[in-house]
Amino acid sequence: MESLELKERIEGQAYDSYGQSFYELHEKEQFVTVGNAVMEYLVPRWIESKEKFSRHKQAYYFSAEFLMGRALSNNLTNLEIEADVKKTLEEMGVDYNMLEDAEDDAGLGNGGLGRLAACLLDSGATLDYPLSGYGILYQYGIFKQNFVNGFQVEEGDPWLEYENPWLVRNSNDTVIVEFSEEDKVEAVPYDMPVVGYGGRTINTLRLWSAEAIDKFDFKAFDEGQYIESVRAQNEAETISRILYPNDSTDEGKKLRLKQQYFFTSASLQDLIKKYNAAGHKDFEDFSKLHSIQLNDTHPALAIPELIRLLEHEGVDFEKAFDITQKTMAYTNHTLLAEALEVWDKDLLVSVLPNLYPYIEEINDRLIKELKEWKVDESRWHKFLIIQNNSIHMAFMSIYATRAVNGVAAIHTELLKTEVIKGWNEIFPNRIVNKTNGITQRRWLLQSNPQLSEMITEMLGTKDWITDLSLLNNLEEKYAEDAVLERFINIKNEKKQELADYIQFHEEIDIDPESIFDIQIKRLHEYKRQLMMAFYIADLYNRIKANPEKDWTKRTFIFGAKAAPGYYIAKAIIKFINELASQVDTDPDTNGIIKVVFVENYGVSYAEKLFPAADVSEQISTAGKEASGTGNMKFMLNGAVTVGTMDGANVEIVEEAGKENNYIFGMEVEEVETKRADYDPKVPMKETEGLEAVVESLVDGTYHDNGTGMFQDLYNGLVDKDEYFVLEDFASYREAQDKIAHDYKDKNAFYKKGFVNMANAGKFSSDRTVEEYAKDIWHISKLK
Ligand code: 26Q
Repeated sequence: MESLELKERIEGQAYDSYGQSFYELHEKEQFVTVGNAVMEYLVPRWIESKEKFSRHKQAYYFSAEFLMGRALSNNLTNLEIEADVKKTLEEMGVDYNMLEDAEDDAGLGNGGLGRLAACLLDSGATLDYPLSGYGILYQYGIFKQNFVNGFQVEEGDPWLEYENPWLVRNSNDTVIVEFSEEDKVEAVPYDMPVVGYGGRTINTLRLWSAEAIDKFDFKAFDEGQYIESVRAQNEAETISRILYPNDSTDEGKKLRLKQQYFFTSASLQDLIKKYNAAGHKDFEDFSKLHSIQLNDTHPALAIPELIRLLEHEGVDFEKAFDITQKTMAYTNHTLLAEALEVWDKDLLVSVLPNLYPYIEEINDRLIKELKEWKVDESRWHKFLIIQNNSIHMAFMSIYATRAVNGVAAIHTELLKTEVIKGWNEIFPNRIVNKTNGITQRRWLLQSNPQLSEMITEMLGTKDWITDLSLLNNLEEKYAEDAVLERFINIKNEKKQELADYIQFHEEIDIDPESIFDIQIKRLHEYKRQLMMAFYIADLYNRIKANPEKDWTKRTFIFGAKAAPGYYIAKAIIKFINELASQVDTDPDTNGIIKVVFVENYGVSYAEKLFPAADVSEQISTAGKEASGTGNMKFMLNGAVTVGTMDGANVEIVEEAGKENNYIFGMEVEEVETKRADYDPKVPMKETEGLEAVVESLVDGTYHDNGTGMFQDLYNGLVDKDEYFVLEDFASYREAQDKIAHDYKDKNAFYKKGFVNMANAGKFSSDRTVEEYAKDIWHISKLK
């Protein structure tokens, strides 16, 4: 955009929106104004994009979560107008960074699954694929985390309280979602543009908001009616009010079920309406024009709902089942048994009386086939959708879709050989792998412009922005002294930037000379934040015992939200905060090690943390982490991984070499063997330093303010240690000690980081989307 034109646009927008001069607005208003100007610029292109795809097969990503983060910088970067806009704003005397910070994160997700959805959308648009998202416009995103006396305290995230320039309400496309005869709501779509890099393709994320029917023309004639109308409106709006902050255990709550039906029904009605409007006479072509990807089982009600809607259009059950199966595919994201969604049958019948019969019919069809396949009845419990008065969403999703995929090679393998082995025997080609990826536009180009610039110079092209495999050409470059030196300088600069950011947000000083060792992800026992904490506690004891030794300076950084009802996860947060204050207040150790638990970790914080990391913590119990995607963001930014052979770590070291990372711990088979005969007290007593650390939970070293939390943590470990924290501790300790040792030779250490960056090409979500497009969605690019 010409800078003059842009300045006029912005000034004009300020008057249109606020009737005021741009220069008199406060930051939030200035952000909205610039956002509106960007929207004005992109809307014509958005419409063009919609038109170019309208007669082609399209893919639809159905997801209860889209963890989009901020959009301003992303849209400017992808439209390639960032430099112009920054320059214009500078000429106008506006601080771009202030403006950028004024945008609230779109936190419509919990963690990996929601962020994956966002990365895939970015790649879809960048690669000119017709890929749209369908989800829920939650009024409250993932909660804001505060620490009070070291305890996590949750606060609501009313991210829409202020105007949002990226959302366009499309009342014309409103549909009605009927839970039952007496319980119906309006689903009103709000569309968010998904700008592909280069600005050729702008796709759509359509988010549904729940509203009462008749809210405007309802005339109340008396107090009773008036109160009732307000109550009804409130109840309708409750459906899209809040994101459930759980990312594993399924609670089976009625409202959650309503959310799932709400957005899947609305999305399918939307597709069918458009299909009919395009003049199709029957539904023969429906699956030739639509591919629907179910992001885990959260949108699995789309299966019976599509069958139901097709029957309403005059299609018989068998045909409707066939169309549905050809249209849908399902992604599994977990190996944890407790995370597989199961709904209570009576609850489902009471909330969705009209849908339930279709689930029953699907189940009956399955029973017929089980008989045909001669599956012995004693094994039916591995398949039946309806059993013991509950509905198994994963089984329905495997049975009634065309493809099922895991999200990393090891994960898919474990699905095929353990978790859903029986299904794999019946449908040997249905379960496939699609290793996750991340978008290099957000996770390198935007968040690490310094390293981006260096990569562009080394390659002599910026083509890596849309073809990350080009990084492979850099592998040998570290041999040039100037290259490694510049790489280290950039890392130092990013560490300094993070130190400033942490000083501002946490009021804690950290030393950029120290190793930045970072674990950022949701808080879970299987992710083993506690094991890292134990290492630190042990290291603290060792330094105390030997303060004069030549210790490597280290900063350990944590960022993690615990589900509000996950008691042990909250205990772990409290413990790490206690540890941090102990290390901090001890003059013997505070120049050597430092522990920081950053508050309210989310997408925007992540953008500061990944580029500054030296060490990436990926230390889950083998067989528990489906993939992980943070591991890829660290790698791309040149950190080494300390990790187990779990999830995508396996592929990361396959690409970058075990010798350039720090792999430790039991592998999947060893974990399974160990489980048969495990007494956690054995490693506790045998591992140097470990017993003292475990005992410190209860011997008065650390205080849990009388809650008993640390005693509960302790009991869980010594009685069971479900996730083998104590068993793996010795080898983790060894790996960590090796890192401290290796860091003394900076060049050797950072060479490893550089080689990791140079081998990160595989982990672009562009590669992931290409695989989905080719193997599952069968869609083509349109420039
Ligand atoms: C289910 C029922 C009721 C309420 C909430 C939920 C729920 C919500 C979110 C269950 C699970 C999630 C999120 C799961 C998740 O983020 N899984 C992660 O997905 C990533 C992307 O594939 C993987 O990289 C991670 O390994 C996996 O843990």
